Amino acid sequence: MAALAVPMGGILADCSLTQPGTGQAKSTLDQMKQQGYARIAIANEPPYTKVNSDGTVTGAEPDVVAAVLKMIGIPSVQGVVTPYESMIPGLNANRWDIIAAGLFMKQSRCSQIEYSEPEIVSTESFAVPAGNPKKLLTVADIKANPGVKVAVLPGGFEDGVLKSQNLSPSQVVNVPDGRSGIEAITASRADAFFLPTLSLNSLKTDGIEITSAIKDVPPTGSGAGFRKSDAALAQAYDAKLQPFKETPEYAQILAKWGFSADAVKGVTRQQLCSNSG
Ligand code: 6CS
Repeated sequence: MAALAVPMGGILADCSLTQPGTGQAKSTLDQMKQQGYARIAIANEPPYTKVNSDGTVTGAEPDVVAAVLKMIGIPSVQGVVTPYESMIPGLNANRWDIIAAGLFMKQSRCSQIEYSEPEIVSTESFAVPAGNPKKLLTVADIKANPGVKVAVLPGGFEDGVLKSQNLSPSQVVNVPDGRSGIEAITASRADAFFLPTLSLNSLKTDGIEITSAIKDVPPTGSGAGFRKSDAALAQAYDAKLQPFKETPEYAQILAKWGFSADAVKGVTRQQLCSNSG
């Protein structure tokens, strides 16, 4: 699914925000139908989200979201690249209409936005120097070694896991993106980089090893994120998403990006929103 990425802060077409003749605010759904696209927040972290060199937006979550939005009358999406920690504040400030980034569900996020049912379920890993010299396989391994440093994206799901497991801040190295996380390992500024397994596989370079799925991290799952005030839109979206998840097209989108539709079966928003943090 190709769509256009708009640089953060980019100017999107300005459309009237009120119903003609009534002065009432247009619903987000009507606004998106009128302008012909939905503004989606993405991070450009393949395979969850990807901005191609020509500016088109793809990735597992944008492709699923775009397919479902078409079913409710919104023909395309425009991506706005933003850090994970800005996605919910930006949604609630109406800088975009939907979060379609693989923003994993957990209590604090589910209390602020209305998630669809899960679209992706995945795992977490560490990138480490080849040979994993410090034998870092779990968060507990990092916690047990106060001299070990772990790189994370500030405000990301992984950062929240470290905080919920009371890791000392002195062990945390904040990095702005995936490439910087890998560079922190190669420059020996961190002993591990904590990120989803498939994202690390996309970033892997010589001298770097990706661990198997970390066993002491809660299950990570994401869906489309809507404003709480757009609950009707979220319900209309879910009404199309749930049957779509049973189709070969959905399974093909996920498989194209390395995800498994089977991993999502039976997993609910309620379960994932019970993740602490
Ligand atoms: O939900 C999050 O915050 C995490 N999601 C992805 C797809 N990558 C890293 C980020 O921390």
